[in-house]
Amino acid sequence: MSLPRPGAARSLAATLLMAVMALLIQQVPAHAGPAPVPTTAMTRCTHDFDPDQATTLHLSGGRGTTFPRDSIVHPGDVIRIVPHERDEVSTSGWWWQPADGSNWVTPAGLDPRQSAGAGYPAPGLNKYSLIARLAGFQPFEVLRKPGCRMAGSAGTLDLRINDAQDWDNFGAWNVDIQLYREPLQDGGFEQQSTSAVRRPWNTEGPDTKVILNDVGQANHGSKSALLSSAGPRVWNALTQAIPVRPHTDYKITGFFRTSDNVNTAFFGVRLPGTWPPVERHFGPAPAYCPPLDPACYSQVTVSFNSGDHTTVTAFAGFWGVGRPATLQIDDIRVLSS
Ligand SMILES: [Ca+2]
Ligand SMILES: [Ca+2]
Repeated sequence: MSLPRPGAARSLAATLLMAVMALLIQQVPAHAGPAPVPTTAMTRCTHDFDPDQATTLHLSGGRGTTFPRDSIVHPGDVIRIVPHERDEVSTSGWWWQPADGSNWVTPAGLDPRQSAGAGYPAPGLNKYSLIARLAGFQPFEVLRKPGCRMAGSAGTLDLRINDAQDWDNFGAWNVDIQLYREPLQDGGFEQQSTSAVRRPWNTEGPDTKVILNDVGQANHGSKSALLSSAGPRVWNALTQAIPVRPHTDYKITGFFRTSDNVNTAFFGVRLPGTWPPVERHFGPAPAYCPPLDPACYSQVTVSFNSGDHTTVTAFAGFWGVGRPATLQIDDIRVLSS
């Protein structure tokens, strides 16, 4: 066997080196880190930034489990479900039987596909596939709908094998879960069902606070919050306690309009044990409106860092000015890095 020419050897070495480099690059896990600027839960998920919560669920026999265990998923939260695609479950096994391989399935389920019948957890979906139920969605096959999904209503994620009889299964599937929280709930007031201000919002101060259901009065949607003062120089506000990750950069933003005598409005967050709040003083708002724009709001944004805290309190309110005055609020959002 003849030795390769020196030039050929060099090019072989270079090719090998490049192959090794390519392999190394592929094996570097997707970069996780905080978003460079505070952004939405969906953007954080699609760019693989740090989640609020990450875990690996172990589905013994593919049997059902729920996530999260200690809380719920809220509307606007974004979740990504990533099964370990090579994990296998036996759908009718007994531990003393040598597995013959015919009844082992990955989270993709049967191949070729076979629709599950009545009596299965998700009739119509592939038999023995990993199925998910998440608030606001029909049950779905996880591997057919990968990516980031936003919860439409409150609840938990339920994961299980699409097997009518799962007690006789063995083996296990592992499933990685990443949860990106939408910290503030119902910032647009669209989930408020009556004119009274209800959860998740709280109120401060003695004066009238109502939810208006009027498209022409809202910044977006049909609802907005209206704080009215008859004149007394007292504080009135809406507040909401929101979960945060410690030492993380956030941004709270909202849309406001006031009667033109209000220069006493404040918007921001209170950090426990810290005074004054991280806030912006504003009013009247907006500074200018086109004459024929009835729903003209101005946006106010405040940046903050959560420090050591896991909860902060968002607030928007104003001090009475001695005469009748109003503050109207819509589309509060909290963005996270
Ligand atoms: Ca079974
Ligand atoms: Ca609204």
